[in-house]
Formats: sequence, C-alpha cells, structure tokens
Amino acid sequence: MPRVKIEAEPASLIVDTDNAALLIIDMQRDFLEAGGFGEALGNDVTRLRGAVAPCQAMLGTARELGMLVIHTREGHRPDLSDAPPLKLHRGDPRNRIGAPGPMGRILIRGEPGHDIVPELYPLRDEPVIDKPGKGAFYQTDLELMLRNRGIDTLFVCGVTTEVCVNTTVREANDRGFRCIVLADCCASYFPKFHEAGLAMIKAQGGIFGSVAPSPPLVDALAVLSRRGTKRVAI
Ligand code: C5J
Repeated sequence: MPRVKIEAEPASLIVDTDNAALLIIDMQRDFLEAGGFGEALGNDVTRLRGAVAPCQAMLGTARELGMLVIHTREGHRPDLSDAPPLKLHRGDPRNRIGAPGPMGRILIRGEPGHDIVPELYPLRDEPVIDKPGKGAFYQTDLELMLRNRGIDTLFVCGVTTEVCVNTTVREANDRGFRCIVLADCCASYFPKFHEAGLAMIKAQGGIFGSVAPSPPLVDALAVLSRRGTKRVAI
C-alpha cells in the first residue's frame, strides 16, 4: 500500500495515496489574469500568481504517480439560467457575470476567461467539474466521482483560499472526506484572508481539515513514484 507521512497542522497524518485525489480549484484565467471576474470585482489578480508554480509541481508529481486529478471551474451557462439573481446583480453593472470582457463574457462557460490557466491545463483524462457555486460539491457530480473511485482523502489546491477553497473543504468535511489543504498552492487577493482561511480549517483539532506545505509532499510522492508504486486505474 503506497503511503506517505505528512507533517500537517494540527497533526501529522499518514495517507494511502491510492485513496487520495488532487483537487485543483478554480485556477481559471478569470481569476488569475487581467480582464476577468477577479479584476472586475476590483482585485489585484497578480496576488494569485504565486500559487501557480507550487500547483504545477504538485500536479506534475500527482500525474507521475497516477493519482486521480480533478480540476474545477466556477462559471455559468451562457443564458445565465444557473446563476442566482443575487450573484448576477452584484457589483458594477459593466463588470458583472455575463458582461463582455477582454477574455470573453465574464465567468461564462466556453469563454476564454473561464478556462484554466495554461500552466495547469487539464489532461484529456482528468475530470473537470463545472460548478455554478463556490463549493465544488454544490450541484455537481464530484461526490459521485470520488465515491466511485474509493477516494477518502483530498489534497486541495486553488483559489481563493477563503472563498471556493474554504467552501469546498467544508462541504467535503461534512461528507466525510479528509482534506489536506496545501497552503502554498492556495492564494487570495487578500493575504490576511488567506491566512485566516487556513487558520479556520486547521483550528480546534482540524475542524474542517489539515493544512500542510506542498514541497515535502511533492518530494515524498516523487519517491513513491520512483519506487514504481503507481496507482492502478479503476
Ligand atoms: C471567488 C473563487 N472568489 N473561486 N471564487 O469568487 O474563490
């Protein structure tokens, strides 16, 4: 059984990597690049770029090991029928969801801005979950996919720490999935919210999950991979 020990907070953990998946949340051009949803809301999108290289390293080693990798994207149907009016009417009308922007209509499925950044682009066999909400379990088939593959542990990366990462981790925790949030693979437009988002997850004995840095995990997974303990696809 391929296992790794992770020095996480609030406590170290042993993970059987055959039962683990990498979940990369919303690393979309709309959040990370100029002209998208993140910028439309008045944010400095460059604050998110620091998470790209650590995510790339984690993604590379997960792929080497044959670990299940799932990507998510937040966004809506072109006719906006899946977007709650409350969400649609938020912010400056010129920059709302569905408004035209330099990367196409903001946060709309199929538009260039809605897609994942090139550095982390999914492979053909990696599921991509299109979600209308902040949480990746809300109105999606993510839970079904995880249960069908016997996954009980999620390594969580993505943006933003306090919004879609936190919401998803809370949803996962309520469904009985263990989450290990990789701190340097997540980011926020607000550094304080990033720190608070991680602190809330690991507080009170890990009330929503655990938090760990990615480099030691990447190294440990690379060792497993060199030993040839690749996951057998099901
Ligand atoms: C936000 C997200 N921040 N992916 N979405 O609206 O966190």
